[in-house]
Amino acid sequence: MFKKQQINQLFVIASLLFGLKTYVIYRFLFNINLENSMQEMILFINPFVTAFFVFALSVWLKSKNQVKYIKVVAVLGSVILYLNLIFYRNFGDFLTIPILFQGSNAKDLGSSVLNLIEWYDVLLFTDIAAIFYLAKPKVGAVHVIEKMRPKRKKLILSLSIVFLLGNYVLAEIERPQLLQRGFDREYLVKNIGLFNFHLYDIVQQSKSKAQRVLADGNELSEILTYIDEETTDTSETDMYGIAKDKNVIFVWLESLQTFVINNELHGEEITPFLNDLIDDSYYFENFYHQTAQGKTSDSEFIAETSLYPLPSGAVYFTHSENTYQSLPDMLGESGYNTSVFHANSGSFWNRNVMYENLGVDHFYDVAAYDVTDTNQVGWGLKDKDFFKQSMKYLTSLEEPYYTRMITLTNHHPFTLGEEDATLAPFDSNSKTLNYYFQTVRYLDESLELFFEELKASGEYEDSVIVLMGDHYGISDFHDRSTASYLGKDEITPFDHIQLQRVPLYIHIPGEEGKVISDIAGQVDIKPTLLHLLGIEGSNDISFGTNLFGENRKDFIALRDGSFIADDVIYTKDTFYDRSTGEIMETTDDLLELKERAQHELTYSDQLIYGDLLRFHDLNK
Ligand code: GP9
Ligand code: MN
Repeated sequence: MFKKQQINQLFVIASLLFGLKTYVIYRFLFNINLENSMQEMILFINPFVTAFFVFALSVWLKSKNQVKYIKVVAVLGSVILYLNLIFYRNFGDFLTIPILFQGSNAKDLGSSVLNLIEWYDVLLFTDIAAIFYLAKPKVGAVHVIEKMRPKRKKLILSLSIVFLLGNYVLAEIERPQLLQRGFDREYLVKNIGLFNFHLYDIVQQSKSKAQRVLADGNELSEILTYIDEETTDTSETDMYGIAKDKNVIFVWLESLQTFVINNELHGEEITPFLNDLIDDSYYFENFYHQTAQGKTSDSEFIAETSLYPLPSGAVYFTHSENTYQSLPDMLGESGYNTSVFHANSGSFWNRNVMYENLGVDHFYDVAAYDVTDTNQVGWGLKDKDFFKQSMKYLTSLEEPYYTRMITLTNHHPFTLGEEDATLAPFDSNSKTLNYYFQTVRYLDESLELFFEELKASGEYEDSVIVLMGDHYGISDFHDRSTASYLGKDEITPFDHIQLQRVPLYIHIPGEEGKVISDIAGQVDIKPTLLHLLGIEGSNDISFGTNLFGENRKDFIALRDGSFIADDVIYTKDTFYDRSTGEIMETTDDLLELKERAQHELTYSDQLIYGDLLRFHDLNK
């Protein structure tokens, strides 16, 4: 039926058929969000590139095994695709190793599996039928496989690798550091495809499993002693229990940095509401974010576990199965009802999995919101609509509740419709910085509206409202423009550290509050809230200390090893005088401080890599 040259190789046909099927599933059966034509293109190329790589390996096999290999790969690949599709229809997410082996998800699926199968699914196996048919000896695609010169084989292999690398380069351009950071399963699948995502997941999981298996808990007692002696401050203060039994509404201020607070643009306040809010809040003007690659998820992790995030990758992805002592868990035990509100897909940063582990009772993700063409911008639902739509859920929460609300509009690239912009952009070479001020203002207005809603609904009186910036919004890349805005010649390493300050407000209705200048960091949140709510136990495992305590730890470590102490800032191998920014001479005391900060980060890493808290009775 086929002439030698025409059909040439079964693996080519298999790649085309299987690639096409995969693309159809990605594009039409999964609900993958495509934001631009580059993403469209990657999604289209990837299935073919991957299929070609895998099927083309067949040319290296003995001729009688080639057809077998192609058949097995096609069937196996189809089964993996189809299982993902069924899982996706129920959970809107892709399969992962932890889900397969220990998640409750798979169990839940059992009963409803039949409902998730559609009649037309059978069409998804037509490529297999075609491959099996073509592989029949009399059809003729087989014997032509037999002889291929080694040169040709090598060419095919090189070609398939080049294609794959090309795909990866495009993916990196579209989403830098995709593999290091993980982001979201949907991003990974969209950029490297489902099969490569599974490989990635297997490598990630095995790496952390290996470290976990090797850990035996012996390191734990040393770490707990350190925490007990160095980071725990059990001194009573008059703030202890001041917010007992109150609700906690904890608002995540996306990308908000302290440098915009009480600052102006074109002679106007950038954040009028937040500026006024300082007057009746505990406002921490030297509060630092401590996040790394996991960005928002890192900030969530730090605040709720009082551990440090990992030096690379997002701990929300890499160690979502660990045992933690988390704020939601501890509050839950004290009778709190815990939740998170965030109008983004539940799988972003692996939140849906991690939240369950951290003891969050309910996650109101994008599915809880009505997102339309007109109420979204940039990353999704606009913050004003987010707060408005959240009110109906918030008011129905059982009290006392602890809830986190994660905003989104003030996110890079800081886009906003004209109708929502109430501040003219800045004028510099950095578009990012120019428009940052606009979305910051929008966030400020959203918060004002939210406070009004809270007051009108009666939630306000019984609640402590905490507002925290999650991480920087303006990276070093924009240093020249940032310097020009701040009226500086340049951004020095010292300035860079000072720019890592993010706002922290603790607003307790009825309390006057005050501006607190002591150094503070995101690790301090958990012990501080426990203190205010009066549920601090002696068993709190935290690298941070209560911000209202008398015996606070004397440094705030950033994830890259930089740190801030009362008189000194250390970064890039240099000590700076904290008040003047002048370079200081290195002394033994300073080196000792540096050691301690470094040590603390290492302890935190050990706890996470070895999953050491599983060896500890957290309730003791
Ligand atoms: C995503 C949102 C932003 O859901 O929280 O994440 P980020 O990019 O800031 O880490
Ligand atoms: Mn963020």
